[in-house]
Amino acid sequence: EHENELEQSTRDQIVKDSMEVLRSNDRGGYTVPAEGLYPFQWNWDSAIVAAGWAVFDELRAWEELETLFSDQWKDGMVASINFHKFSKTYFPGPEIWGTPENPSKTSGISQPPVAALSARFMYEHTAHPVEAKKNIEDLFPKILAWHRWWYKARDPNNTGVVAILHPWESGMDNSPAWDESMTFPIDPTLPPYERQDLTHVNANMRPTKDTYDRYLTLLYRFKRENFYDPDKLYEISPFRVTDLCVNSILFRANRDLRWLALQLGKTDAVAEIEGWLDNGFEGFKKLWDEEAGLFKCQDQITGKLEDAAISAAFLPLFAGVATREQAARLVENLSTWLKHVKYSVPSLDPQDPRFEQLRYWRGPIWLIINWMISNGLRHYGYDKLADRIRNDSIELTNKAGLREYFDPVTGDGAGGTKFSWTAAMCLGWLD
Ligand code: 2M8
Repeated sequence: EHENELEQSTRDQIVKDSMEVLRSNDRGGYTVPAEGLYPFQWNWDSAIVAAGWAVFDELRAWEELETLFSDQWKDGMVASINFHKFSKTYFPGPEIWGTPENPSKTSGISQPPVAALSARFMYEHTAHPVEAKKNIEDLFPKILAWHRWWYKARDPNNTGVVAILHPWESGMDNSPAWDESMTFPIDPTLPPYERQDLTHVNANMRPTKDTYDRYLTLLYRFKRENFYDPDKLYEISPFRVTDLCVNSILFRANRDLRWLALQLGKTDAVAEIEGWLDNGFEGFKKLWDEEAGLFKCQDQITGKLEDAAISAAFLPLFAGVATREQAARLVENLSTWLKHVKYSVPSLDPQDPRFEQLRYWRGPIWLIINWMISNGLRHYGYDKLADRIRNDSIELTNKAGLREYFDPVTGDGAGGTKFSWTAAMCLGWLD
């Protein structure tokens, strides 16, 4: 009994700390992922954080999404970063991006489309249905335009799955899934630059210099094309990959957007979204590696499936696009992974020689991915494994605090501290 009491008070403390993190990262209408390290509004961070705000301040939660869409591009894109206020603690900032639309206000690429998920969650859980409906009416066409952008700009051949043109668009920046597709030559005219991330976080927890050179090679290539004319970018980019993270989230977001369309009586939109879902189901079939029993990302230029088995391999469960048979194989694989580490879910198969327990998306655990995988497992009836991931996540935050990511071997925290989306997960999922 005493232990339970202790546990309750620890949990109360985590909830309190999480609310404090969101409040202290609030910059007025938007939340930064972490002070210093990421001083602007990031797209999928913000959408996830909105659901965290919703737990204790609904108005503020809607505001987060409104601000996110306030710099939406005319063609429908919602950028990965919105630079609302000047800061020199991050590289590359607005002066490097130099996007032509909303001059210097956003980056020129996108990120996983989480917004529809949060909008639905907030609408379903609202204490103010009349106001919430107004908010949804305002947001719905904007989210729809963004999803349309993904298909128009990133799936011109109508394959059902969309391409990312930069690893930053996946959100899993230095994942080993991009290694084979990141072998294009580094631009020899790349202007010298100074990384800011290394002033906040140890170099062994961040991408290497070689990786950053390639990130910038892509950025400057797109900048030379003025970031416009998506057809052109799609053609000229030396990096074009079907990413499981963006595509699983887009699929799930389409299901939630369809649900919202039904609430609003938008029958044309329902039909359009159902078309995307049907195509998406077909598109995902090509990403299944039968021999490995896993989904894989795919290089669209060479047509090859990427060999790395990454945590996003389990996200089709979250999307609800995996078959029962595929789900069983995924669970088999995940269970094997977990024999090699203490905590779930590492971002790379720990049996892979490239596994690095501290380096960002090449091994560490990310709570938002844990939430998605556990939610997906539950949906397919794997409650025990879903519970295991949830319990590990609670233990990690108890032990290490609201860190950016966690070491799957030791359970230590890594990367940034007082991290917004980790706090949001503690409020909306782990409380
Ligand atoms: C990380 O990405 C940014 C670039 O967008 C960076 O390292 O500079 C990723 O973890 C990404 O998924 C995340 O949205 C962002 C802010 O938390 O940081």
